Amino acid sequence: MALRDILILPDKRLRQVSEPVRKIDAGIRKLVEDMLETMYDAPGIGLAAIQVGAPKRVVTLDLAKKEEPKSPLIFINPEIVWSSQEKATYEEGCLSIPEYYGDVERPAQVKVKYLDLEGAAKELEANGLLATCLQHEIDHLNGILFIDHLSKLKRDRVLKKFTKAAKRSAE
Ligand code: K1U
Ligand code: ZN
Repeated sequence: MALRDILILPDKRLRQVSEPVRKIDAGIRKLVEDMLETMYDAPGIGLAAIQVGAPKRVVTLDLAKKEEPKSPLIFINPEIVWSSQEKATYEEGCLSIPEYYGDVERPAQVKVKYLDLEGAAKELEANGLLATCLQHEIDHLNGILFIDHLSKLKRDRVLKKFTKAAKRSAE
């Protein structure tokens, strides 16, 4: 296993649309292992492959609390096949936008179809934080960041702050 660097706003790769996984081979299994290690190390409760620079439709999640055993979830080619009319608001964070949080309203329940690491087709109905995280990570696969769900004023402020920081660290 290896830690991979997490891309930080305004890295343009975060805006890429990720490619579906055609074959779950050794490269994909290694990517998943590295994503889990990187997610736990950050620490985070989710990670999309593009956040470590791999434009593949792969997501890892683990919503277990600190004192609970690890409970990793792996989603290959996840797709939302149903969303509720009911909405829920959560304060979201993103490992690619460190130390910035914002309230995002999304469908409260979703049904997601995906492949597991063995290539078996699965469906999961989610609510609460799991539904929010799945939507946040599937957004990443489509080049969408949670700040895109905020007002233009808030988004522009964050973008400006992170662009300045990136310029300073390149000097
Ligand atoms: O996609 C990411 O950048 C991961 C992100 C997932 C997420 C969090 C909250 C709402 C929606 C999606 C994070 O994991 S941010 C870090 C975080 O929330 C957290 C870290 C440690 C313990 C508990 C939460
Ligand atoms: Zn994120």
